[in-house]
Amino acid sequence: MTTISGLIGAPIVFGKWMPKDYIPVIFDQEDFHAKFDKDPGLVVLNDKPWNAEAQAHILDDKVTPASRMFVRNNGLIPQNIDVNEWTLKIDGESAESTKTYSLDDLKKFPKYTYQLTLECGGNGRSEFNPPAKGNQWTIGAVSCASWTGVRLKDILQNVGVKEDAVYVGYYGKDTHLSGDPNKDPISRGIPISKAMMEETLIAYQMNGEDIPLIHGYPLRLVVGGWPASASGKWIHRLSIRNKVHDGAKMEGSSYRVPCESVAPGEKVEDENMCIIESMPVKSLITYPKTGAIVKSPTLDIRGHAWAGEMSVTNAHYSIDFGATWQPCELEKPVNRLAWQHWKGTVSFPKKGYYEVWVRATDSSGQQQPMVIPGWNPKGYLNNACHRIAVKVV
Ligand SMILES: Nc1nc2c(c(=O)[nH]1)N[C@H]1C(S)=C(S)[C@@H](COP(=O)(O)O)O[C@H]1N2
Ligand SMILES: [Mo]
Repeated sequence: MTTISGLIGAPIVFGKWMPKDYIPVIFDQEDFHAKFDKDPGLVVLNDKPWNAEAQAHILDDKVTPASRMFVRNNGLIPQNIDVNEWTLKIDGESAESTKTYSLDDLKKFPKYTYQLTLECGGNGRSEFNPPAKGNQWTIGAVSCASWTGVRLKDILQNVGVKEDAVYVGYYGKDTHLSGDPNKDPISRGIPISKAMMEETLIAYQMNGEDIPLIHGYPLRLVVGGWPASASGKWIHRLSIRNKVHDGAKMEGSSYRVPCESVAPGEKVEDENMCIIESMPVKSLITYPKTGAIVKSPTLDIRGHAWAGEMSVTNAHYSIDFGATWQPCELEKPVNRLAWQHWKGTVSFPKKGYYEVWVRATDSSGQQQPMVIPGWNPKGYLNNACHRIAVKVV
């Protein structure tokens, strides 16, 4: 008891009632923000495993800093990483050979840098009704950082890809929550066509520095525009498969939605669920923060918009609950699969309460819906318009 008090730094006043072998809660709460160097504007949703999302206003930067990037973990973060020992093995039924690369070997291949939008497939899940199980993401499970590394296709070609290749699956070094070393927390992948795209990277840097541990140090896949679950962290093995990869969380309803739309709450058989590929068009208002009090009849607003595998062709705002829409100014993406920045100046007709809504349109003409789109059992792909509250005083 006295040793525990010592560790806590204070006497345990009712310590005589504390059960034997009891672990005081204080030892069970780690300070996420201090531990992972995160902005206080990141909201923790879960601690085992760590999951945290950004509030919209902290995503105002054009390139998301590490401190403001959401965190999604399915298992436990690997410990004691030795980069000198780290290797990436490429194998699989459709690999011409099996090769193992050290980080130095990988760095000898041409190096590329792209800004890539990563959005969790479940971003927006909290709004579905009936509710879907899983992290109750609101709007902040999205980021667009600058990633540097080698093209996945250069490595695949170095190994040799057989004609029957269908998929590339990843394996990370994180551990399953059960602690069972034979179970993977997640092992997803992408079709060979996406793997061969120029922007699909095996990254060893983020924003010009080593990738932070929690985001996949020292090596991660970065697959822009697709559910971020495809972007395997801490990767040590990639498998070139002659069928759709069958790793953990590839099957059943994980990262799948009904192939045909269903009524809310309807039971959907696994065979009627399709794997999510490109993410839908979406946007965020990153300035001002919702709840802003404005003392002038005009207000500058800004944010980002993205459209999965496509680009965004325009963005509009509405201050009358979607009755009328005004165009925003929209920048072109710095590269394919990077989010785009929009801005506008709102004129309020008089003092009072307003909501500002923003709606992006993708290059195929699809617009964000104003209300929650197609219900699905796991609550994926909610791309409804983001709204903020503004009081003009
Ligand atoms: N090895 C590994 N890779 C992973 C995950 C994981 O749990 N383990 N989570 C995936 C999911 S579901 C998402 S949304 C993104 C989150 O990336 P971030 O934490 O860097 O923002 O990583 C993906 N890659
Ligand atoms: Mo995710």
